[in-house]
Amino acid sequence: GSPTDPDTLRARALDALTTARERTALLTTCVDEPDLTAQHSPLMSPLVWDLAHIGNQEELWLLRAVAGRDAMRPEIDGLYDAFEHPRAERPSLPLLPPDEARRYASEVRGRALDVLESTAFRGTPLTEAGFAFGMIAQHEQQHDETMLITHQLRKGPAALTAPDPAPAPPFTGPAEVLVPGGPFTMGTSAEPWALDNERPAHERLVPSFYLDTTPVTNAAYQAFIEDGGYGDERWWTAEGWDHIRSHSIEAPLYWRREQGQWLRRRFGVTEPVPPNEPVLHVCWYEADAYARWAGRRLPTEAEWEKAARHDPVTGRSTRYPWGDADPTPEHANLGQRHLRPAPAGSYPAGASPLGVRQLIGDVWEWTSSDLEPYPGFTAFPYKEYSEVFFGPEHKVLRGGSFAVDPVACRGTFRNWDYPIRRQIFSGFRTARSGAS
Ligand code: AVJ
Ligand code: FE
Repeated sequence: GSPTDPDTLRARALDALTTARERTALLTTCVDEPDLTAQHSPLMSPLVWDLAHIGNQEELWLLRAVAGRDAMRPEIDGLYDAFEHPRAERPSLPLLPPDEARRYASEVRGRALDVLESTAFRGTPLTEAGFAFGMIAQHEQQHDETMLITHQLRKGPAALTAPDPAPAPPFTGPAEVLVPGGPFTMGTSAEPWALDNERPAHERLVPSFYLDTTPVTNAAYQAFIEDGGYGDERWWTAEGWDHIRSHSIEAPLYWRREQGQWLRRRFGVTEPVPPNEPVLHVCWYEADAYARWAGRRLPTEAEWEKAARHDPVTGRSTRYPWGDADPTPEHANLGQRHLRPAPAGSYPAGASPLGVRQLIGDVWEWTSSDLEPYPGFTAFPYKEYSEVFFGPEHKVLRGGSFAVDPVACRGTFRNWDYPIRRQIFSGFRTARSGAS
């Protein structure tokens, strides 16, 4: 059917919701009950909070907002409101125990599928093209990534396993690519499930710049460490320098040095740091300092998106670096298919027209930009998704990681976090300005 006929939209929404729930089930059944209610880190919620929060958001948007139903359990709304209780205090709340949280989420889902069955996919902004269903599938996948972050923080033997990505020799293509100056279309007004902060499409003038062909590797990052990068104030912003000194940060999170060798802990396993892989678990301050040490800088968000979407032949902005087709396993490392990034230079089929690799998947990429609204932004459907986060305290990350599902990843997708965050699946690539 056509991409807008009701049967196609219904099938797509059902598939997105089902895929998300299978992943949620995996992440919440691979550990014992005490592990679901434990606080593995004050940075994160107990897994059982995410589980019931997923159900609660689905109830709020698909049952109450779309279908006009009454609250199933109005007394729990406050517990699962992310703005009422910071993560660190969530373990001490009277949360639904694991079996009840599971039952609640699955009851909500049963009713949401009835709502989906009878939706006309038009008439209201929430149901147009199935937006609310797409938003809720993305929300669940975002919390699945959050839960994967909690799994990585969790001590003890591995609870999750996945096959490794294909090995690859060191990338021998050009280290950087020239993106010619000129306007391009940033953001989207066409992508039906794009979230409010990705809208609307608008023109941006981006002067010429050079961008790394691949994300910065562990080997390159180690050279920064060996060169004394963490001890040299010249490379750091004042806040960054304060932060790494006061927290004794000397390497990416999960790294430790033993007998001259760098090891890392990854989902319960300690292993040598693979030189060929994009660096992971660095904060914005570390990415920014590395770039300065390398005589370069982080790309702006607009530069990143132009490299990822602008087709210099047609002048159009595509949905992904490789064009408009949905991602497949040949294009990008997404969806927790692997529990690590793929070697730098992987996925030639996912390259941009200019040859930039791995813009989508593998590691979230820090940009130099603060999270700001696009011209013409309107909060939809709620201010707490994006609007309350606009401003200089959040930096934008782009492109998604191996932990991001395709439904929550595209060339326009914007993520953000504090510049001190390192437990997220964050890496980066560097840029430099072109000749003017
Ligand atoms: C957009 C990834 C920063 O996980 O905090 C989840 C997404 N918003 N529930 C987050 C989100 C509400 C958000 N990020
Ligand atoms: Fe949420």
